[in-house]
Amino acid sequence: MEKIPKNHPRYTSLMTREKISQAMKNGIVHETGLIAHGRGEAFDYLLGEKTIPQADMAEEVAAAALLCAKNPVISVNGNVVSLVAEDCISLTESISAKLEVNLFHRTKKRIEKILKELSNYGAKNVYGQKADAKIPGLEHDRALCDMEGIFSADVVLVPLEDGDRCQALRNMGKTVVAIDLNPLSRTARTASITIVDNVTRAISNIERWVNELKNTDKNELKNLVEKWDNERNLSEMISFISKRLNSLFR
Ligand code: PTJ
Repeated sequence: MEKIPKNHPRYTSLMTREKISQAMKNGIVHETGLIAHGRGEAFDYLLGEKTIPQADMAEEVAAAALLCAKNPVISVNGNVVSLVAEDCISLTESISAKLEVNLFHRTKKRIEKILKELSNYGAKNVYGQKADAKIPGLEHDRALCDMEGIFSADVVLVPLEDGDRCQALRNMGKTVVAIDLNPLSRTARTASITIVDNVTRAISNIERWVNELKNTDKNELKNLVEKWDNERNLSEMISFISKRLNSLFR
């Protein structure tokens, strides 16, 4: 690891880059994952690198959807495991969800490395290796999933998704919770609940909401999810960014 002084004004961001770059060298992150991370960083910069109230609202509704789910699954890829493996494992434990590895750039070697990494962090029974089912309508390897995992899930949490799998999962009738810092992406626009926040903050924020809502009446939680207007939240996100940019240079 490169030595980054703790008092560097961009310490957190540089350490996150270090983490992801190291994970690429270890074969967990795909090289294009670094480009995806850069795009995410740019949008996070526009948001002020913090969870804005609209994102926190989406995180609350995501927690409600996960608490109401019969078979919730958290789908992880290289970037997510390199940045927030522990947070994802902790969230699966607090909502009794399944964890499944699902990769765009799928190779046997990467799947094994990611499973090993998750197991080093204490994950048990991670799905994704069997790949005994296919999401209909997708040509690429993200279609490959486990029958007992993503294929039969009712609610799927997909941090760092690509838009066509998100649409294909919606076509299967699933509730899709996406985490994507880009509010303009196809993923953001096709998910049922889009969280425009950094995955490094979003997973633990969802878990905080899970703990806050776990004793709430199920009908009240269902009502929260049914009332959710994703398009409106996205448009408020975009308006937040544009107001922030205008105010910075007045
Ligand atoms: O590990 P694999 O093989 O599944 O490959 C994963 C990547 C990330 C390469 C693949 O899913 C990909 O190409 O993703 P995209 O289409 O570039 O989309 C990534 C989206 O995630 C972009 O819209 C980014 O803004 C967003 N993003 C990147 N980093 C973060 C993020 N969103 C939240 N938190 C982040 N840290």
